[in-house]
Amino acid sequence: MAELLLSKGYEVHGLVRRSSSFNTGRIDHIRDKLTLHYGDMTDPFSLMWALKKAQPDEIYNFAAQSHVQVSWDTPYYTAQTTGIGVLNLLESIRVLGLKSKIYQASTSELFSGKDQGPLDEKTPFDPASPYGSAKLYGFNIAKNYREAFGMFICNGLLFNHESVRRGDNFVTKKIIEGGKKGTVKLGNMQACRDWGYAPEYVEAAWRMLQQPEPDDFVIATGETHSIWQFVRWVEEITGKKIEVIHDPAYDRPNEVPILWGNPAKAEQVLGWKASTKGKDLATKMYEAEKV
Ligand code: G4F
Repeated sequence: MAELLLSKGYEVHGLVRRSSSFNTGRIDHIRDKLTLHYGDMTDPFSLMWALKKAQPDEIYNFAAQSHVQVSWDTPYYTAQTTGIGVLNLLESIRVLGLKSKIYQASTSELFSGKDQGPLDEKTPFDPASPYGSAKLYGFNIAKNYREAFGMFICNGLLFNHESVRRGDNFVTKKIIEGGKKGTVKLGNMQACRDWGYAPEYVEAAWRMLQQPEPDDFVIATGETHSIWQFVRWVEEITGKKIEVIHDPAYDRPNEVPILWGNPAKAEQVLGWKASTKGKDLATKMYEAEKV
């Protein structure tokens, strides 16, 4: 997101959580072009100070405890960061009287996966994890503030979006690594996901804030594939078999069996369409890993 905004000539500010080990590896290459503020979604004062200093025209809130399985181990923390964090941000903006446009990173994890899909903006929400429940609060409070206070807030219902920067404990990244090592330990292989390419998805987020009116959008490729299929693609790319070991440690207490999005509204209103999907996505991730 920061790269996209810089390429469009924006002055970009970011929030950094304090950690005793450095945690800015993914932005080190653009570090000198950014203004960073220490802060935390659970600390409204820090948000207010950062907002007061930055006086932003647009705010993109991707901050969250974003790992679905980890949300079962840290449900309270997930609720505070991923859910109440949105309230902290919106209320801080209101207290300061800012007129910023706001993008709220919502998610396909609002859906239960009981309805096979394709899922769109009108599909009922029924989250299946503490992460999904926290994100549902974020979605609702954003809509409440939009409707009550006339704030320009868009919820982007993004389906899974991957790139070389995907965290090491998410399934696509694990399988790419498995392709290099020849072996990988995984949980549920039957689950299906609608995987797109993250750089294209941040473009969709930006386009939402350029619309005359705020609205909510599903962002997806319109295709769904199983975890097995992703393994097969990586095998085809490397030309080598991957030994897949089922490790129950990666099975979730509750699973969203399938996510399959319908991005028709985004195509119609935003003029946005995913172009990287399926094996092309796996190839991009694998090739980028080799650099
Ligand atoms: O890669 P995942 O961990 O992504 P998940 O749970 O779909 O969530 C991601 O996408 C959401 C949008 O839909 C975001 F909101 C969220 O923040 C995150 O970015 O798991 C994908 C699937 C699941 O069904 C999981 O059970 O892969 C299955 N899986 C099988 N083995 C595994 C593994 N997932 C992980 N992380 N690790 C495994 O070993």
